[in-house]
Amino acid sequence: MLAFSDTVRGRIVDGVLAIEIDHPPVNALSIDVRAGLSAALRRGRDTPDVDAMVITGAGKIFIGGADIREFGQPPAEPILPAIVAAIEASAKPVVAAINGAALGGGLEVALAAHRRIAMPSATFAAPEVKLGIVPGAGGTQRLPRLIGIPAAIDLIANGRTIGAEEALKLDILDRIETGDLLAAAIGEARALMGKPLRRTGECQAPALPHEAIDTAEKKALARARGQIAPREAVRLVRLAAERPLPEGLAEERATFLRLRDSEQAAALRHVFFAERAAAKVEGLESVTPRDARTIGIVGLGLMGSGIATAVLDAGLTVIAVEQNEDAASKGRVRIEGLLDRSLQSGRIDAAGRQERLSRLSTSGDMTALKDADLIIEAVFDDLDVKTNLFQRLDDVVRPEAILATNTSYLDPDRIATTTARPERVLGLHFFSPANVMRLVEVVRCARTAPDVLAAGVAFAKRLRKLPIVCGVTEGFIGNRIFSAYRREAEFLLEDGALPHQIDAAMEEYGFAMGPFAVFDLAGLEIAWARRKRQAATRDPKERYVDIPDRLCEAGRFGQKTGRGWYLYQDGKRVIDPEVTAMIEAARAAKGLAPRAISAGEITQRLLAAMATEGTALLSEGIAARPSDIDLVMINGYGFPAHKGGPMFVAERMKEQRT
Ligand code: T1G
Repeated sequence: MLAFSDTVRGRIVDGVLAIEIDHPPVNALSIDVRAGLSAALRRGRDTPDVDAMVITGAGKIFIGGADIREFGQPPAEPILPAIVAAIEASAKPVVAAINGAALGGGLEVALAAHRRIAMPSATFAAPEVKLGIVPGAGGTQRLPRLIGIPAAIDLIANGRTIGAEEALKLDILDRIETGDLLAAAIGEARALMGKPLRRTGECQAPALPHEAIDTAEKKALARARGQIAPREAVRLVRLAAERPLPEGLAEERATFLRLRDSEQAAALRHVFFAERAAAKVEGLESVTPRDARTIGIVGLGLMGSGIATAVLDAGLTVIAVEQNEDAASKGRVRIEGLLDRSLQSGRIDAAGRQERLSRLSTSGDMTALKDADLIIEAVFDDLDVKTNLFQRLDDVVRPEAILATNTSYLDPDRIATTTARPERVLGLHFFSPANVMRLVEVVRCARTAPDVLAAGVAFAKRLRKLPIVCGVTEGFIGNRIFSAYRREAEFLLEDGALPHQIDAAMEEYGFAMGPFAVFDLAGLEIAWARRKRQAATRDPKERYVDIPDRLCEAGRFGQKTGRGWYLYQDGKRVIDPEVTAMIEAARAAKGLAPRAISAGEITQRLLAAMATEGTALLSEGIAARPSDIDLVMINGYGFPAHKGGPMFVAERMKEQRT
């Protein structure tokens, strides 16, 4: 055994130096790994007992990319581009034996090899744009030389992950090996000896076909909105067809270094580490989650059918219950409709649809839930309805089964305390459409047992969603902050801004939709009902904007009624002079003189309102850490990920001021 560094070792088999990277958890390309790889390549080059080389990873990952923890520091020698160049230039054949994920710099190492073989479970991605950067070790120049410009734009500018089959079709891979990967790679390396080697950097990337290139570019940029990295990625990939390799590489490196130090990259790195931090829940470190494989769902409206579809997508069994057989079969039709949409978009095939439906049973009889491990209620958001349901569930389900409520605003503790076993109750707050949205707020009630909470977290992860654990408060993390955002947006109306000006400012900032467009989409009546409920206890000294009440009184409930903060004509949103007049009248009634409000003031005030509410949630112990709040707003409310979330923004502004 040869040790090239603490994390890279090798052995010589049949004249082939098999180099193995062993740097758990993800074989990231840290300084030590780079030093080891560099030493190994030198050893392979300089000694006559080696005729060829193989590079592979220990464990389940080939190479997880650059070490993200080193990003805050200046690049240290040896740098990855030099290692990649040495692999490609090697006179002795180098084969990549891809035993798992080849991501970012890992993909770049593989691209430089003279042949690539992989296990069927291997995955490939250039995820750099998700970190606000572009590939920094030749990815934008070598990938298009191997697979063409349109496919390279698709992968690099979207950061899309693909499996081994697709990689083989695209020609990223030369072969999939189902047997002993390392033995096969050593055989391949020997077979290449003495033959002319195919060096990816020497291949030509034709600037064709124009139409496909333009389409790939348009598609990637449409998703990118305010993000810089995807735009730069497209520019660099196009360059691969226009410039010689060294020029392309130099331009790529300069862009990589510039973006690495950008504000967007800092924000996206924060999001990356925030997601890993959120997975660590205090008090659950050594708790085994209760089993949850058969999932009961009560209520098959929009939310329930969306949750059912997400559960079926995750390979679990669903027992769905409605008030009667007729409602149950309507619910089944709704789920079938959602699966049909997946079928049409190519996400699943006909067999996949059929297989999912084979795991679904629907019933109008609650006793069908006796076999469920976890029951999620998604019925009408009313306290009496929900408590009544939970009491009935108590008599039907197994004693260890978990009961989850998908309430948005009600107090789950009040629901829990009416049951026989409050320790098995928790909140699972999904976002609509539940089969698409990634966020799930996992609500820890006063008496939720640790293995029940852990089961909620594990279940959301199984659904490939992002669980954020939070405490009980009206609206949990997301809707509490959203309420503060709504309140400030309404203050802005009274102060002098109009809905479309506020929306434009927030869309310019990076939100997919401004607040008023969102209110119209969601419907104005739920917030109206809440305001009416709160009217009796509202402090008369508290600033209260009654414009939304006037809108609702006029029957303007948003998009579904064709009128809300905007007018909807043929599906298009237009400014309504009637609303402007209502706003002006409301200001006049309070004797408020409107002033011109800049886009900068609008974003600044709305962001500050979110951060202030977030700080309150932290001090009340509802949210565990600021980064959890950022994740909720990014994944549930359209906050632009490349800004890092409201708490991150507030922290950066504080740093800049001091
Ligand atoms: N660097 C440092 N730490 C990393 C890491 C990385 N690249 N990837 C993961 N970790 C840590 C993570 O913080 C966590 O730590 C643990 O590993 C397990 O991660 C030059 C510039 C590989 C698919 O973007 O997608 O290459 O919290 O919980 O679900 O062009 O991690 O336990 O302390 O996510 O099994 C490109 C990002 C870099 C890969 C594994 N690479 N990672 O998923 O485990 S840019 C990426 C992932 C680059 C070049 C450029 C996933 C994974 P802790 P995990 P997982």
